[in-house]
Amino acid sequence: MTYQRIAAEEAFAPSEILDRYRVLLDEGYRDPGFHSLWGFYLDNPDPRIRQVLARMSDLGDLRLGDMDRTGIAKQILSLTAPGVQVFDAAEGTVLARSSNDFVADAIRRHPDRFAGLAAIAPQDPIEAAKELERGVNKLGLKGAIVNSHTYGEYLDDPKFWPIFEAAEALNVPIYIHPTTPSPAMIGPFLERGLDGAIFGFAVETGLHLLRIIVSGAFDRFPRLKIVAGHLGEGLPYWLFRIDFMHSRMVSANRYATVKKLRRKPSEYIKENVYVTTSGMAWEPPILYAQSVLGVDRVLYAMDYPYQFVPEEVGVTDNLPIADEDKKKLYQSNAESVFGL
Ligand code: 1DF
Ligand code: MN
Repeated sequence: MTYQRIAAEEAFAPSEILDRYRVLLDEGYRDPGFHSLWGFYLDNPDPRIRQVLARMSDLGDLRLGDMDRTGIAKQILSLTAPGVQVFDAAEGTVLARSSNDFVADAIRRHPDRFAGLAAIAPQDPIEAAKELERGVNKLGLKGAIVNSHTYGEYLDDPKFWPIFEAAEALNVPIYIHPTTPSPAMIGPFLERGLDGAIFGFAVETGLHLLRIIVSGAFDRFPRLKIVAGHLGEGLPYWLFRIDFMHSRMVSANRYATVKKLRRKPSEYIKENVYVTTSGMAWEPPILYAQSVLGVDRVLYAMDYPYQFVPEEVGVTDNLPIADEDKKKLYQSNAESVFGL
């Protein structure tokens, strides 16, 4: 059995955007999570961190060499967190366009090695929907990337639903990628250094996904596809309790905002959500995710360049699963979800 390894959550950043992040840091931008994340990465003298940043801005030989060394046939590229979601609506919209042009150019140069997702600025939902459309129809991008909250706002707010409408109409997924917890909840994470990829990202992004589910967005957009990294940001482990408590809350009429849905929350996770293995090179939870969500719903991702650990590919290569299922994990699921 042969398969191609397609990696679905691979980050890049045009230097133009990193330069703007530098200015936001200097200006004291209002989101503490942004300072924790980019205050660490930008201009860090540690050579290991400088390597991460060098790889981040490269869509050429450095990255292709790394892919060759780890046997990655194709990366699905996405603008790194927090994307353009920290800028005002007008600037975010302009920078999303230029970032998408930048990645589309690299894909044109290496069409067999790269695919990409469109960055969008949810700050202007109508323009974001238009940019997703342009990204897919004009640039050949395969979906959208949203780096979780946009200054404390989540996509379950109906004001953002033009984005869902566009994704559903275009039949492309939206990848909800982590960022640091929103300003209203980051405090206790920061105190113990837990706001980043160690745990805060998953709490933030799992919350985002669950908010979308209980909002009824999937009843309104039944063919909407959402992709989440890190094996579903914890949610697959919680399905039983979420279903049980959601139904109890609905029948008790406990919250005006918690409404009866057409299906159980877990059913949306099994039917509208796909998860990737980014950052989770560990056999037990990968097998668990495949067993509760189905082998068609788990996709491989590396999380390059943040978690570029070449040996980790061995974990997925050596999973005790059928060859056909390994091919689904590495290749066919990505081809079908992203329409590669
Ligand atoms: C980190 C990890 C940063 C991931 C990321 O984007 C990121 C990190 C700023 O380790 O600081 O995408 N990740 O997805 O796990
Ligand atoms: Mn990532």
